[in-house]
Amino acid sequence: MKVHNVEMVISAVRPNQYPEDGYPEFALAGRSNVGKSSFINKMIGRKSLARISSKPGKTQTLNFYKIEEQLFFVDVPGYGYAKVSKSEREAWGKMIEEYFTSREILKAVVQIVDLRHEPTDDDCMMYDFLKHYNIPCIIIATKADKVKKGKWAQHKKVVKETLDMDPSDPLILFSSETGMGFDEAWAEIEKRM
Ligand SMILES: Nc1nc2c(ncn2[C@@H]2O[C@H](COP(=O)(O)OP(=O)(O)OP(=O)(O)O)[C@@H](O)[C@H]2O)c(=O)[nH]1
Ligand SMILES: [Mg+2]
Repeated sequence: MKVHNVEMVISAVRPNQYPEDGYPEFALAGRSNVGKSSFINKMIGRKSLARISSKPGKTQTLNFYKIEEQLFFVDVPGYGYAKVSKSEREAWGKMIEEYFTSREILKAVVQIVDLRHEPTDDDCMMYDFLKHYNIPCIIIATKADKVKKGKWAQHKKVVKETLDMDPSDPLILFSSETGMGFDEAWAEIEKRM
């Protein structure tokens, strides 16, 4: 999809703040600092609409981006950031669980992992959570530009095996730097719209 129109509609923390447009929604999930906001920016062709930071914990709320009056990308705060308090972590868990498990127009969760490293325990927990609730998922292994081409297949295998991925779930190598995986990611999203 070629994106011309993007609007940041709302930063929500509660269900009564979610937009009511009824367009299909695609939410991001992933470790803090893994590249979720960068993924959105790349997909919509904007350098910095979704806020990016080298410091983890940048995204704190559910940020709804309306794309071409056709769909929403929902940027979600990352998990696994050590410097958050127990109460903040609980609030995060409640917000995510509420949204992921009750939102009917959520068509898929785009789970982002780092191609360079073996998925973390938190990554595995998130994936298991999505499978448990039968939430369709698209796995994106990003930062592929940081891995030598000759190692891509090996790293992909580690992601697949560590998450113990359902063979029917797509796993796409991606880079927000080079645009690798862009077409494939859009194809998976458009298929589910
Ligand atoms: N080399 C490279 N760097 C990337 C890529 N994607 C993201 N980054 C960098 O990783 C850092 C974190 O990116 P964000 O997009 O802010 O990460 P996030 O997952 O949204 O982080 P939180 O909002 O804190 O959960 C930034 O410094 C990005 O420039 C990529 O594909 N390749
Ligand atoms: Mg972010």
